[in-house]
Amino acid sequence: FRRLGLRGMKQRLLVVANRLPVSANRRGEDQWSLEISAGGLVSALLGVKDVDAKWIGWAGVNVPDEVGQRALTKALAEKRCIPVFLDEEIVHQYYNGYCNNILWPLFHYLGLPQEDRLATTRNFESQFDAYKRANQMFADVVYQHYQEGDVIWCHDYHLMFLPKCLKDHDINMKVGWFLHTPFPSSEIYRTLPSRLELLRSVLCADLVGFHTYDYARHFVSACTRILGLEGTPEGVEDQGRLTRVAAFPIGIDSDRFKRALELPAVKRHISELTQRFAGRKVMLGVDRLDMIKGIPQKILAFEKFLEENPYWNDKVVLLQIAVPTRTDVPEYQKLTSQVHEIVGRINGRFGTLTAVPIHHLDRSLDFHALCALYAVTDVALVTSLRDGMNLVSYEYVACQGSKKGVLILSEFAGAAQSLGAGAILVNPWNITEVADSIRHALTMQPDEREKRHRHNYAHVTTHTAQDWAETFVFELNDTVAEALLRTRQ
Ligand code: ADQ
Repeated sequence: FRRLGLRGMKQRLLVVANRLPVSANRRGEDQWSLEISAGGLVSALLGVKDVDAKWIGWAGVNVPDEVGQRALTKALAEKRCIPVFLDEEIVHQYYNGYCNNILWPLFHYLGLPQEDRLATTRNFESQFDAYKRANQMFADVVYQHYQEGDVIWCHDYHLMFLPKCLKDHDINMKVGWFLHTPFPSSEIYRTLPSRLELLRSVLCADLVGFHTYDYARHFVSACTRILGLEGTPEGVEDQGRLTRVAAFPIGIDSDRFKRALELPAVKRHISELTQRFAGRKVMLGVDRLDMIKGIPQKILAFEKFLEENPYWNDKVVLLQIAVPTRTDVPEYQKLTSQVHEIVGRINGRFGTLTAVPIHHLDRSLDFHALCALYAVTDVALVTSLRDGMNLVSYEYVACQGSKKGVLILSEFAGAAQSLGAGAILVNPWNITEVADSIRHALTMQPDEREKRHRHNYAHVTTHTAQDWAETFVFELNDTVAEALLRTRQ
């Protein structure tokens, strides 16, 4: 069986995720320009040997006309991508509504929406309905492209209903589902009105994966407590059928970062930044501007540090890069103004005519600029309130080969379980503790920095994105093969 799978002939793989890894811009009635966004998942799959992978997902644009849809489908095919077309209404209800307003905050322990409870409860049914319809639309595209023996890898909280749709269509499909966010404690999860349907659907998959063992354990507890099923060391059993549940911690393509640091453009960036901040220690935050990333808490902790350590006032700078996301959602707009307000106040309070303590950028950086920043900074501050894994912490470590900077890392990020021995772990809600950790990081002796960095670097460079993807696909094949053997015995 193993030889028939990944390690033998080329395994066909259909990766199904809410978004395709491309941004599409319409240039004419039947003209599209496409740009591949090289995220972690893309690099992970590009690096997997002997796999013939195709992506299925939404291109992030509304294409109401057939001419546009046909042209986009054709252009995407060259990038091995297959689009799912979602109209504005369904995007509003499924993506903005159920995914981002209900599941995302709940899975990060922020609870279900509090304000305007009645409206939320009324909308809930229609949003969940749209969620199921959207998942069925993804499934319909999978059916069109599926060939016997294909592995179907479903990604994230957007597609929890997909395993059921797929298995209802063909019970022999090999289906895996992986969650990129935390899976919360079953006591949190059980507040979700559609808790039963979603759990039952996920259990239709053959293999269910999480970043950490804790998330996997929370999922199994939810199945035992809410559905009354039996949890085993292998996963969850329902009437003799086993769904395997396991931890598959994601990694990054560390070589891509190491190679980038050798490029002349990146070296130029590095020397500009080094000159620009000469004589000051530089601390770095890189996050999507999201409630879960704990940006206001981080900035307040930095303020406390400056308040308590006047010696450092003009000797340290915090560069906070925050990419705006979900900009049409009022809560995210509120967060942006809140962060601006705090940064302005602190810069007014501690700045001088020539320098300010916080540089805050509301935008994305290109890959080369990001690598240069990672390489020149002395300390990285990752203070997520909850985070499935957090790749920024890995990327920072990968770029610190020579400088050996210090990573301050939230204990509520999945990465704390892999980088815990090398990073300074903090509770991001405890501003005093974070402020103390900043002082510790800035004054850390070289031998301690070296030791901590060595630990982190060894982890990040050996547990790569490619290994993650390869292991998941391999285990999925293996799980299905074993189940087949069991039924034949
Ligand atoms: P995210 O919440 O997006 O991912 P993270 O894991 O940190 O969080 O990945 C962010 C990615 O975006 C990184 O590759 C980073 O380089 C990039 N990025 C962030 N800010 C940027 C900026 N200003 N400019 C350019 N690039 C920027 C979700 C989960 C995480 C989980 C990942 C992968 O929320 O917990 O680790 O998926 O499973």
